[in-house]
Amino acid sequence: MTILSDQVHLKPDELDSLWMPFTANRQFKSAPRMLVRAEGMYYWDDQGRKILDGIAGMWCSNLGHNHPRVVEAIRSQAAVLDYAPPFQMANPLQFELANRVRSITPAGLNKVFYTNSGSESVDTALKIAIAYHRVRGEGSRVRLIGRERGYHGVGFGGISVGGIGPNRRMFGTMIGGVDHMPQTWNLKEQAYSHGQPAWGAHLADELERIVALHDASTIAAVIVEPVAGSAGVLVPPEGYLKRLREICTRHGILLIFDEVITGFGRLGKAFGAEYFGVLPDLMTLAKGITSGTVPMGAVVAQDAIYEAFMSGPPQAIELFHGYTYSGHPLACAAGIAVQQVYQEENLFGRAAEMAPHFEAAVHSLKGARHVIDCRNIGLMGAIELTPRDGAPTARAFEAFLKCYEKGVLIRTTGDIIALTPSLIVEKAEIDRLVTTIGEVLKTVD
Ligand code: PXG
Repeated sequence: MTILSDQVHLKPDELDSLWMPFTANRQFKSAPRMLVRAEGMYYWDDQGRKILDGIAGMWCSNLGHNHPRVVEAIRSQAAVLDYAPPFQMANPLQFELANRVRSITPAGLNKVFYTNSGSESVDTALKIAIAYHRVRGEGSRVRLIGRERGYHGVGFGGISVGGIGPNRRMFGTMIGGVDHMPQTWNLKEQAYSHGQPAWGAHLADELERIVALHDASTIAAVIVEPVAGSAGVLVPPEGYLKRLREICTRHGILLIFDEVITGFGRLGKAFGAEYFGVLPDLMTLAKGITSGTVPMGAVVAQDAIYEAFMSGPPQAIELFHGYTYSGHPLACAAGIAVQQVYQEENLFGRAAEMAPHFEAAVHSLKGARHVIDCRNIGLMGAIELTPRDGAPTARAFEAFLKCYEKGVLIRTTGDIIALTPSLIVEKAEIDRLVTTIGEVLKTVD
């Protein structure tokens, strides 16, 4: 078996040794879906089937797959510098990529700290927030506030501030001192919203209630996704994020935007912060930073946060945190090429231009069988189904399997279908995604 072959056929006992993440292992191993090649908007599986990728890999391949510029950048970098230690040493690509990222982040967000994933970015941002207050003499600010239905990866920090029940319930007490704001989606008030729902800004005021309960002097940071992705594209109500910002500012609490999904053009702007016109203190990034090609994440901090750490003796390490692979040369090379292509091909602008067509397509499923809501923003869309009686998630999962049979890759979370195509998607491909979902829903009980 060659790992480069299109015709990889594994026997059942060869599937045994892998424990797959967030996967129904037994179901998968009984009928594997094996992707072996990709290009642009398409995957190919080991049966030779060509599959339209409706979810940019997993919200990450913003450039589409196997962009030749990025392939070449990774290939040539591998032959020049395979690895360099990131502690007390550096490689020049780290600075070049940081400068490129900084050039598209909102005002003041200028300091880039590298990680290898969204989960690590979240844990890094939470640690920076707590440490920031401490170095400024406010060591009592240790509490962290997340939100119900928030997804912030799977580290202990991320699941603690995260608000997705199944991701938390098996894992003990997690970290202490965490509270959650209510989630913002409400079927009765917001169903079939186009873009931001008009109802719900007042839900931000729940943060005031939490501050009153614990006292601001104990709270380090609030973390939210500008648009909740994993929970099924929960678009923030108009004015909601601005209100969160105001409350955080009033109480000296840092606001962290988890932009792992919303970063790098997903909403038709570089970041959600820019799209919504709300400036966070820290941003967590991953996925689109390298368009998913080489694992990488980052935290971007306001200058003032970085400066607060630069106060001890100059030879002292300021932040006792980092990863063996922080700013890995291959990831940086990929990231630089990806950022160049985003810019040269104006892909964020292209996403913005494509968003109205995507919106109309997603909402064309209103009235389709089982559908109780369609919602969208930028190139993020969700179609929510009524759960099957006594078997939540089964209906959407069956739709996922049937779409795959028809050569279309979607993602489901609970009974919600998520669509989040690469920024290079064509109108005809968007149409095919929703047409296929509509046809499949007719055949799913
Ligand atoms: N924050 C956010 C907002 C995310 O969406 C992470 C952190 C964690 O990133 P890593 O790289 O550690 O996985 C994510 C990841 C889904 C899905 O089904 C979404 C993610 C991951 C897996 C599945 O919607 N987002």
